[in-house]
Amino acid sequence: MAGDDYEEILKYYELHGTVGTGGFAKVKLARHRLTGEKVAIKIMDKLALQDDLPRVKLEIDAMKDLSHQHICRLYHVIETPKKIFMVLEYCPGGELFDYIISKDHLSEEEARIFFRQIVSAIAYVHSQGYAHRDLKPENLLIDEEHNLKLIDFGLCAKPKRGKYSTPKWLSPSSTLLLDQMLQVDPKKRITVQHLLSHPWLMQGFSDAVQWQSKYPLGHLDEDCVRELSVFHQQSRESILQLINEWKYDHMSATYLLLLSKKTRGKRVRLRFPCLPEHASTMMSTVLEHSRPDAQLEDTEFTLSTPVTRKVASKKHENKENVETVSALRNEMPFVLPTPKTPLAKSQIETQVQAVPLKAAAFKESQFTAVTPIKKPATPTNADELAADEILPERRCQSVELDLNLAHVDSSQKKRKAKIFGSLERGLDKVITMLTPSKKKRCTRDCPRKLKAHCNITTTHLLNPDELLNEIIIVLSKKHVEYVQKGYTLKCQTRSDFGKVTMEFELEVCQLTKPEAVGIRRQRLKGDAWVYKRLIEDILSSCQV
Ligand code: 3I7
Repeated sequence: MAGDDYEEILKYYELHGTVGTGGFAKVKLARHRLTGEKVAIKIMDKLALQDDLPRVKLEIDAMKDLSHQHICRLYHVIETPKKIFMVLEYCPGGELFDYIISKDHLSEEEARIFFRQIVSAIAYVHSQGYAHRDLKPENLLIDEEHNLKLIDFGLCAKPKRGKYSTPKWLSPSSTLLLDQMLQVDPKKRITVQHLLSHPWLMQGFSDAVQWQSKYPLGHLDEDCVRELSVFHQQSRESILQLINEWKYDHMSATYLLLLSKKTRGKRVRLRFPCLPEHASTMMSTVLEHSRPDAQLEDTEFTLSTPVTRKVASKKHENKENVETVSALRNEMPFVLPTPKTPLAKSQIETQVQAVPLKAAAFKESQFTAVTPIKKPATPTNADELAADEILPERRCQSVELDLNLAHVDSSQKKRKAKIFGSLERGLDKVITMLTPSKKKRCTRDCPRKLKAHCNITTTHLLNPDELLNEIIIVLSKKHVEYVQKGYTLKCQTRSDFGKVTMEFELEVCQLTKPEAVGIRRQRLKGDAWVYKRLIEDILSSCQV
């Protein structure tokens, strides 16, 4: 990072992982320091942009003029000598493109809901005198509420938009609609106005698509204005004046992010920024008394739960707690059993991995997996596994011991009880998930035969067991918890508070055409961007 260019953005935002890279741009997830809200930041290199710089300026101008429920909101623009930063609304569901791929194809009902949103956005864009001209599923993101948001304005594309074939599963009415929209001659093409009440979009709906903005520019929210005026100790009028300038500076960003918080039913509250330690402590004390409810959520962007990672703490809890939790984690190495593959038929097939199987080892350990042991697969029989199972009473003892840490002084006890309460809840979930079920035994002793599909990665490996072992080792290295059922690994990641942040499945399968061993993947829960990165990371680490 070139220090000077990032100085300004880092004042206001905490930068996290990269979720996309284009020619001269990259997009990073970030957190707005004052509101704690997640955002996406598009970072462009001015030097590399060269002739494309006017296009970026056009994109920024367009986005400043557009405020609509299905358009990714621009919050803040920062320009430095070398970079342009566009702070944008966060859409955890990722690209519509990936979503469609993950489902193979959408049902007409779901396609209709999405399509109504796209038509709504486009009608609004046109009403404002703009044309997007690069409409594609990669440029439609899915937000927290599973609604679409249009991105990437200012990219000029010459309409060719020509010949096409219609998938066989489409109904005649949707085929007709496509035909009306894909006319090359603009005079023959259906207008957006007609689309709003087209029969295909009206099936199951009584109203035409509502394209008018629910968030018109110009109206200011009183609660957000009040919070800003209290925070900055300035009159309501001067805050109104500053917001109304719409400079897309920190004031615009803070107002819009507060508004977004309010829309999602959260409290309209600002946090105090990071200050030198003594000042911060004073501020925290003031805050603790004035707003005991204002908290930082424990949702994070991070991919896994590394032992060394810091824990998101409540804003008025001091550093001490963060260190205590990290230290405890560091002191509690996780004993990992030898990866087992379903080689032997006699072997119990619902296996628990990345968990301590021995009670003695368990006493010392908590949630996260650490060092994987790369060993050849060892067949294990059901008796052996049963003998190694963790007895419920041992589990309770272990938790109790930890909860009653003798060295905790009384002022810390309350806070630690909260942390351990959360750890305990997390532990309960882990135990429930990881306790091998005696009833459900999978009888599968060979991988499923599947046809090649976009959710399946083909590998050069020939032996499915070898591949399964490889994946298990990588999962353990990346601190991903998993439960093995035959050739399927049910995986999950957690935040430091034990909250499950992501769930997905990996399955080693036998591909028929072409004949190969593959990995099927499916996201079940969690941020699509983080999932995409983690999967890419796992697959490349498996050297498939
Ligand atoms: N195909 C999209 C990749 C990710 O890109 C974005 C993600 C978010 C917001 C904006 C973009 C974007 O504009 N990307 C881009 C466009 C043109 C060239 C290069 C990059 C996003 C992520 N979460 N929430 C919003």
